Amino acid sequence: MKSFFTAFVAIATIVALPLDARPVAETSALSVRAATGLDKLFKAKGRAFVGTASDQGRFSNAQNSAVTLREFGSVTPENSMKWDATEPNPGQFTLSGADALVNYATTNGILVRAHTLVWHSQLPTWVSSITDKTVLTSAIQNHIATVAGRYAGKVRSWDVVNEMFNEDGSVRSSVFSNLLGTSFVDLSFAAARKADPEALLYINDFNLDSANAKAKGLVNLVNTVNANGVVIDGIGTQTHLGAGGAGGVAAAIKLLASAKNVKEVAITELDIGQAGAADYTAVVNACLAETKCQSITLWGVRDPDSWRASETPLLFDANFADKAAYTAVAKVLA
Ligand code: 9MR
Repeated sequence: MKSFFTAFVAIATIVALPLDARPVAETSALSVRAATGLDKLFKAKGRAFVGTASDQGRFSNAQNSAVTLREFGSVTPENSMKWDATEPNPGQFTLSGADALVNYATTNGILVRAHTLVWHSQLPTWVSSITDKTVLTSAIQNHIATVAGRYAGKVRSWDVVNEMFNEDGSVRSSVFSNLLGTSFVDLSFAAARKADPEALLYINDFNLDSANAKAKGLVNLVNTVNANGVVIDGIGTQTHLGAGGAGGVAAAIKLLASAKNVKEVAITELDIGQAGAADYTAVVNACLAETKCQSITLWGVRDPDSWRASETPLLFDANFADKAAYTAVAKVLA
């Protein structure tokens, strides 16, 4: 209703204007939006999907769900698949939130970009306090077998390892790296491949927003892990940007896409402080410029539901109405 109304108002305004004053590009973006949605526009360019972060508390809101299904072709669980949510105690799996997300996607015919299996944060203390290599190895393998195994065949991709790098490109200290070195990466990807052979397996991180030391460290690790074949299918760049921070994204995406045997890169958690139209345009163009950049996931639908709500970083306002950033993205994709 809202989108029809917006398009109607735009058309009515245009009809009333003299020909040379008609905002042609603006109009076509709005008309395209009314007819299709961002995901379909991106797919028409041969890419995989545009998605959003979600979870039961979001998609059970009718307005959120309407925008999600109109604009997006994938959902990523914002919190429900993290270790603290899925296995709060050893061997005790609590998967109702994750099940709800996957059922929502399946029922509505959209994809799941699953997030995340091995991460130092939102990690229950029973894992972070493990001191024995063998115990930790089993904990990782059992966690991945159970969680990724449950949704096998239902998710397009998994963030297997999340945020394992420091800003200087070195490996972050965590229970995983402290006990197992980088071998935790190999064993986590092996466990994920076994649990869900069809899913594309990703390594994901933040602040990979230029060809910086962190991005180079990540590429070096992928080159090593993938030296003899495809272990890591994809590299995710979260892309949580500040206003004016999009300048290095194209170079970063090119660098990530150059990693050995990597099939895809993805923008996985996009939000931009103040949601400037120029910033969003630059990010989408950076993805379009690299064929391996197959998906763009926004980290939420409307501003008040964002983890950075005070920065109003998303494409839709509190009333789920399009912002200028939305029109900018639609224009680039149209
Ligand atoms: O958006 C998520 C927020 O609701 C959680 O409170 C937070 C807890 O760490 O995690 C947020 O999502 C993060 C994502 O899982 C990994 N990259 C950074 C995201 C923003 O913090």
